[in-house]
Amino acid sequence: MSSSMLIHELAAKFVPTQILKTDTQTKTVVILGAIDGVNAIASLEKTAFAISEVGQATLGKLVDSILLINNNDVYFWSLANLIQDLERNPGAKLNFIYPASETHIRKYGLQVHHMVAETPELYNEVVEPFIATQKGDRIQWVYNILFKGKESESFVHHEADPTLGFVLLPDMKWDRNTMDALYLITIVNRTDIASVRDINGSHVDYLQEILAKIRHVVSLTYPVAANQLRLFVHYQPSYYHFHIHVVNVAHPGLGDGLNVGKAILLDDVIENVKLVPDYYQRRTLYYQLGENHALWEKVKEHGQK
Ligand code: M7G
Repeated sequence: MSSSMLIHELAAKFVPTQILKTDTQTKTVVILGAIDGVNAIASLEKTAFAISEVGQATLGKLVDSILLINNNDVYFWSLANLIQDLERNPGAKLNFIYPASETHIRKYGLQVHHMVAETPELYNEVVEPFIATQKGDRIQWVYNILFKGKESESFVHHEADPTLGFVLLPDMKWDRNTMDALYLITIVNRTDIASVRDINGSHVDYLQEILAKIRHVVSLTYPVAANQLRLFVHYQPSYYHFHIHVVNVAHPGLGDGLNVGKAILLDDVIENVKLVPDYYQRRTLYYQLGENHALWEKVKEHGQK
């Protein structure tokens, strides 16, 4: 069955059981449900306005009914129904995770966050052993992209060299239409860097070349200048295979992914290891961690407050 037919089938069979999260700012809802009795997660995100349409169309082409709420002096406020079409101006982005693991369900659920101070000792004793348990099925999607041709029709750039190469492609968060929300992901071919903790002075040239290539290719491919890209890594990332987030600086933010306490500019990483080659092996790293994250209990047991 084609992937397109499959997603229709998933949508038809999805039986909702619980709202995991709603966000009025990002206009998203994440719903836990079941498909054929197996856990699945559906997330819906309302899309942004297509600026070209809004600038040219008369209001009659944008909305098809209006309900006045009230008015006062020169002020009128109302509700309206948007006219949308799937090709040029879709109303929402719909994602599924199926089958959804317990880790997925915990990741997408509402949760309390804490700031963690991760000393090198905490990293060595707790975090590194945890990372070692996260490399199998959890990153199958990464290996599918790198080694099995999955999503290859969408690659923006691909270099095959096993050590220096990488793939640059649209992130699954992006609707591929809204340029202000441009969101790409770069996944490196090498498998020996799990996170920023593994970066050291020997990686400076390697990272600088990747950054230069990303900036060049993205600015040729999309109407976004090289200096309008925010290039960063997450610590802690959800997936422990080195990848770089490539996001339009105009992106208003999505969940906590752009927050201080999670995102680290790759230019800062490079500068730090240029000055101190073992910077990321020696220093305490501060970051936010949700209580649902499997690492939180382990970090707490180690005495973290
Ligand atoms: P992260 O920092 O490990 O996790 O980034 P988080 O941002 O989800 O906390 C992983 C990035 O990869 C995220 O931006 C995801 O949206 C993106 N991503 C995850 N998956 C499973 C896929 C996928 O299958 N395809 C693509 N293109 N992007 C994905």
